[in-house]
Amino acid sequence: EGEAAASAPPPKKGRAPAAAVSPRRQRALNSVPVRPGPILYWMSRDQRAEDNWALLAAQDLAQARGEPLVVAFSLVRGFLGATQRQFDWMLRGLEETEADLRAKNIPFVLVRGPCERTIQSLAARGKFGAIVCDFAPVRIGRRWRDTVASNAGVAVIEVDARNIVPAWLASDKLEYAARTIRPRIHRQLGEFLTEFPSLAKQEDFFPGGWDALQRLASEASADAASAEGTTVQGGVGASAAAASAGAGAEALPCGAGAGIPWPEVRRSLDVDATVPPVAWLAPGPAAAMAQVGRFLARIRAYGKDRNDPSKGATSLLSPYLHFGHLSSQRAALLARAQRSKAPESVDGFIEEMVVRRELAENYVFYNQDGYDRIDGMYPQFGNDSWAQRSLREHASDKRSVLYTREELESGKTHDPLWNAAQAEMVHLGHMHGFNRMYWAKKILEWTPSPEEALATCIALNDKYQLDGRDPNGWVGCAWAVAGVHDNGWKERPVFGKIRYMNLTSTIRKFSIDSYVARVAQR
Ligand code: FO1
Repeated sequence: EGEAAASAPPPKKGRAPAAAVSPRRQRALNSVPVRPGPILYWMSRDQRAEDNWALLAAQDLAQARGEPLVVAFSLVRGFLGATQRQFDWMLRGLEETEADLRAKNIPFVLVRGPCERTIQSLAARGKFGAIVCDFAPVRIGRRWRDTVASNAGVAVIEVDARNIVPAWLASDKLEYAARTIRPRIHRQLGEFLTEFPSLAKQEDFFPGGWDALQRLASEASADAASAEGTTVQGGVGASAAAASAGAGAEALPCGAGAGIPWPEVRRSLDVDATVPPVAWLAPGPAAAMAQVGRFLARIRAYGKDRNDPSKGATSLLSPYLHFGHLSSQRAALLARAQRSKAPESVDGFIEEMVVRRELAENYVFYNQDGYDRIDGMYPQFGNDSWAQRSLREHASDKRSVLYTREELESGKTHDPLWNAAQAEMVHLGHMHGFNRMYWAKKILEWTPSPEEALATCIALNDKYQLDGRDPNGWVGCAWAVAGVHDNGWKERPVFGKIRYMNLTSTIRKFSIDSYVARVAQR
């Protein structure tokens, strides 16, 4: 891993580099030098134009070398089981991001197919000088980036635009708990929790303009489809280039000067439509900033009420953070500015949004093999931790009640709080943070084995939540079911030393009826 900018040869045309992005936030994923040619920002996780360190780094590089910048997003069919609910939300956000980029004269192209193929093909066909990508610790994200870095023959630079403290600097190893990563993060906030420069309006446009880009996007999608032996999903205005690229690749709604035909892209998706889009929370960077504003206006209540689902004191920012419609750094900067008004609440919010989320990133990044398997969750203890031993010892304990995945999914248990939490998730794509813990603990209690409990938690979470498929969600499940980042508690049946939660203590904290009513209102 190196400081990427250092390997770059001198610029083609002399223009003062803005160098807005710390080289410590960037790392080279291969040793290929940056060559003359346009710069490609491969947008994947951080789907916004402003407050995006990866995009800013790509713009820095382009400006320093006097080259144009292009942004590309690769739409991956059936990404990790995502349903219509999540794709719809994501595509509406991308539509806004395309317009934001266009206002800065920065072209956005949509390619379709597995990222490792589309991006590689786009980079080669467009003779790009470097690819800048954002950071993602999830296994498939690592595989995409590593494959592109190994095979594309072009410099690939990764920029952590998600975490305030870049994941590889927050810690160089798997951390044990919030208490071990917290001081490391706080120590580095002075360096990294800084104001963002705004994205500059671009002067140089990609050679050949929109038409050339449209052709490239079609060709790259067709290359990916032919490598897979499939036909690209699509159906808008057959492109000669795509047809000539072969393998039955058809018509690709990839966008050109007139923009991407988003409604057609949404219609052309081949996804699980049994989980419909939600209407109560609007996607996109503008809606994210509006939500930050609404939350900060009532931040005083956060410290006291955040664990009470009947109060609605939480931020509701998690879906925006998941799709990168919002930078946690922007939210932290705005919250910090209000600290004198409500110090406890602001500190509690920074703890949840920065320390806990960045701990989850650390967990997934440094435990690639085991983050979603109980027998792989504690590599630092040779996968023979107190939690794994305790769950094993209690594997054959009698469960007071057993539910199948289908019974759980349809919210038909004897527990009204659990059923309401499940309904909130199924219908709204959201679950209050406190109930997420209770919900997952009960799945451990009511299924035949911890392995099945974890699989059920992850499957339901990823299917219904707007913020599914995120390290934060997987680590939440691992915490509840297998004690990850927690301590051992008093031993009891089924749970062993894993922390237990029960309805009586929960009921005392808030009223189920008013929570159920809140869910029904939305
Ligand atoms: N990222 C992509 O680059 N392409 C996709 O098609 C895509 C779909 C998607 C659907 C649901 C979801 O929750 C996330 C999705 N993402 C997609 C973003 C994803 O979080 C990151 O790209 C990965 O973490 C890996 O980079």
